[in-house]
Amino acid sequence: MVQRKSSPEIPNSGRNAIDYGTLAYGMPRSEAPFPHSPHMHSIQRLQVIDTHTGGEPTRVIVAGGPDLGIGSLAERRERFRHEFDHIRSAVVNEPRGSDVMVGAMICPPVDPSHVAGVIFFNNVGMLNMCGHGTIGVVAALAHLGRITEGHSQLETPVGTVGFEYHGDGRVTFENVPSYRHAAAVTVDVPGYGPVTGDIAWGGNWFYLVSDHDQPLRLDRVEELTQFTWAIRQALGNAGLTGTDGGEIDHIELFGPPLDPQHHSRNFVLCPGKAYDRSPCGTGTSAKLACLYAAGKLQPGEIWRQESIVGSLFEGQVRLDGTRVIPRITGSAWVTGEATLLLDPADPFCFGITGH
Ligand code: PYC
Repeated sequence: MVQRKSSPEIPNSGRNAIDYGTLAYGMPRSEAPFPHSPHMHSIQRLQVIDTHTGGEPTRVIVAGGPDLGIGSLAERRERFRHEFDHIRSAVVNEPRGSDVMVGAMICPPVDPSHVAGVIFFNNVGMLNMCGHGTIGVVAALAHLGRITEGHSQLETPVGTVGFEYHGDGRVTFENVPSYRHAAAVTVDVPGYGPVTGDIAWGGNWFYLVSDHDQPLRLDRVEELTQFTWAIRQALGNAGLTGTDGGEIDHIELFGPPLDPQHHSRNFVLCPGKAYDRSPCGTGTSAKLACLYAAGKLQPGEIWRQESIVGSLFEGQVRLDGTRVIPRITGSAWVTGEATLLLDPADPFCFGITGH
């Protein structure tokens, strides 16, 4: 039997106070009444904070989310995947969200030296880690008054992510160890021909392509999406994976930056076919690991990664023995505080899916 543990309360304080009453993360599914609804008994309410990081949204569930019990974050993520996929879809998919939306469920950490645990998800399933989402979660925790400036850490399904909150939404996070798994892997992409790229782990699995003839411009997202989607399918058909068969579900193209002060511009295709508006925290981590492995980036050297919409992450690596630890800096803004109402009588209560 799954053991349940009571959830610590998130203090509401100062100018950022929100009257959430018994606000708690991971609190048991609430069936709170909604005064004007004829379906009072069955409406579920989830309290969320919306943020964006370099244009990429993160919806952070701070109360009313599914009760995932205790266990490691990886175990709780599996419980979320198998028992509460309808809640994932309700939170991020239309009509409440969109394909672009990434969700983050705040949970009590296993190790109390962490400020919180977090499970990331998107329009099609669970994510291992999310860099822009980490920056968004930190901004949301600061907004709630749960953290102040300084160092803290989050627990994720793939390990501890340390962060520094600089104030005003600016965050530096230290990602999980990242590495290049395979260099210069060529795959034949139907309609395009052979494409060569590196396979790397940055908290998710990436295929990184610099050698291509696609201009990386915002008015070309349709073409870029088609190209990267074709690459992803070709990798799958060729049986190419990360370590232990990890699916390569993020494809990243690199090109010259628009701003000469930056080092590179990217286009990142996410697992659910949306493109990342931010430079992608896990994708930038994978890039840094590849640059380091190729001898093109030294520890402490700054890499400025521009996204397809022109937003920026600054990255560098440090070494922990032989492990490469990416450090990424970016900013997030809080865009909303809301209570989502999940009324099972609504035919699209759990999102529009299947397209
Ligand atoms: O920033 O790591 C990231 C990310 C992954 C998917 C979307 N954003």
